[in-house]
Amino acid sequence: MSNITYEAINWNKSTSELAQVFWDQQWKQIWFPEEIAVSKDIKQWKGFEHQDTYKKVLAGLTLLDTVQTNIGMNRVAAFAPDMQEKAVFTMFDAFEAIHAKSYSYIFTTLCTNEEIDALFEWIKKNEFLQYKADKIATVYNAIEEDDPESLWKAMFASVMLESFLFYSGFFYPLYLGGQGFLRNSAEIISLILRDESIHGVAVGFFAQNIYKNFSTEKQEELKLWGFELLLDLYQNEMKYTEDVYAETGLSPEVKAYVRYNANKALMNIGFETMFPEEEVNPIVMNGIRNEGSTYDFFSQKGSTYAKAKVEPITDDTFNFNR
Ligand code: MN3
Ligand code: MN3
Repeated sequence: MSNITYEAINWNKSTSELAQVFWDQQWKQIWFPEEIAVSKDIKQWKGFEHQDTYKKVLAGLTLLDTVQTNIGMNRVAAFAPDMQEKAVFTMFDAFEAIHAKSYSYIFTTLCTNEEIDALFEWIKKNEFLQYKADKIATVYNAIEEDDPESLWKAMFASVMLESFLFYSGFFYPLYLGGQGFLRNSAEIISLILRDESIHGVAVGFFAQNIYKNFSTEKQEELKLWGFELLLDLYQNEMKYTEDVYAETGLSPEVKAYVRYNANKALMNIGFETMFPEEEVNPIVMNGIRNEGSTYDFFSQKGSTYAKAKVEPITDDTFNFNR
C-alpha cells in the first residue's frame, strides 16, 4: 500500500465560495437534445440555400465542445485543489459531453450519412478551426500538479473558449432562429449557450480567486500573457469567420458579435474590456437578453421543451457584486 492518505469530499461546510451555487444552477437546467423536436426543422432545411455554412458552423462547435469535454474540464477538474470545485468542473464536463452530442443529433435529423462523414473530415482539415482547438488544448495540457499559474492559465483559456470562441458559431442558429427559421435547432443552441454562460462565470470566478493570490508582478505577467493569447485567438477567429460565413455576407455582423463576447470573456476573468462598444445584431441580442417576443430563448427550456422548471437567466443572475 502506498503512503498516500485519501481525503473525502465534505459538502457539510463550504470550502469554495459559490461552488454550491454553481452546482445547483447547472443541475437545475439539465436538458437532453432528444427532447427538442428538431425534425420539425426538416421542411425548412430542405429548401435552405446556406446548408453548407450552417453545417460547418455546427461542426466547428462540435470540435470545441469535444475538446472541452475530453481535455478542458477534465484536466481542470483533475488539477483543481478544492474538492468542491473539482465536483463542479466534473459536472460541467458532463454537460460538455451533452453539448458535443447534441450537434450530432441535429446532423442525424437533417443530413445524410455522406454529408455527415464529409463534415467530420472538414473538421480535421479546416486550418482555422484546428488552430484554435490546438491553442486552447495546449494550455489545458500544460497544467502541472500544485502549480496555480498553469491552472489559472487553463481556466483563462477555458473562459476564452466558452465565453468568446463559441460565439462565431452560436451567431448563425440564433440569427436564423430569431427569425423563425430552423427554430428547433436554434433552441438546442440556446440551451447550450445558457450552460456556457454559467461555465464562463463560474470558471472565471474560480480563476479570479487564484489570481488575487499572485504577486503584483506575476499578475501583470499573466495579464500580458492573457491579452496576447486573446489577440492571437481573435485574429484567427476573424479568418475563421470569413471562411465559414463567406457565402452568407454575414461576416461583419458575426465579427461584431465575436468582439462583444470577447469583452464578456474578459469581464468573466476579471480584466478590463478590450474592444470598443459597437452595435450587435438585435435579433441575435434578443436571443441572449430574453427581451421582446420574437423568440423567447431563456424563459423556459425552449418553446417545445415541456419540462421547464428553471428560473430565467438574465444579465443579473450572475452578478455577484464582484
Ligand atoms: Mn459546451
Ligand atoms: Mn462549457
